[in-house]
Amino acid sequence: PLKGGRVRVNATKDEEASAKKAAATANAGAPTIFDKIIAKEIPSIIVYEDERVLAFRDINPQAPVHVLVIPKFRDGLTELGKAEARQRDILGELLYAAKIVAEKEGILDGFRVVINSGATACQSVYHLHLHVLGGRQMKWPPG
Ligand code: TR5
Repeated sequence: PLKGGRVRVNATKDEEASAKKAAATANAGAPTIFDKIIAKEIPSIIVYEDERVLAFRDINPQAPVHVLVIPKFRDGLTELGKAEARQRDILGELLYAAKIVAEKEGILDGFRVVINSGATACQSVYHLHLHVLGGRQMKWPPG
């Protein structure tokens, strides 16, 4: 029983360690300006909102329509390149919210969705976000 007990204690420690690791992953990344926008501590022009997603106008628009779509719970999702399989549902919700935004903004005939992932792609805010751009003729390739 003693040996069994020790094994059980060790297993519990392993479980604790993995729970701590999971919690650290969930909170990974420093808070960003988007946390304050979600908390409505900083004003933004909201275009669409549901329980898990927020869409608001970009402060420095690159097209007549430029809306950012973000998850309200970052859950470690600082950038697309760090996404995990468990986050597939929210990734799909964000993409569908981009379509709702395009519809609301009257640009369903043509719009662009951009995700900058990582410094090489010029990501500047480390809270995953989709850019929804439209209202003008877009060019290809992007810069
Ligand atoms: O460069 P990435 O892809 O990371 O995109 C970040 C986007 O956040 C840029 O297009 C910025 O213009 C936008 N941004 C940054 C701030 C901000 C914002 N959009 C709305 N409101 C904002 N506030 C209040 N503060 C910002 N620093």
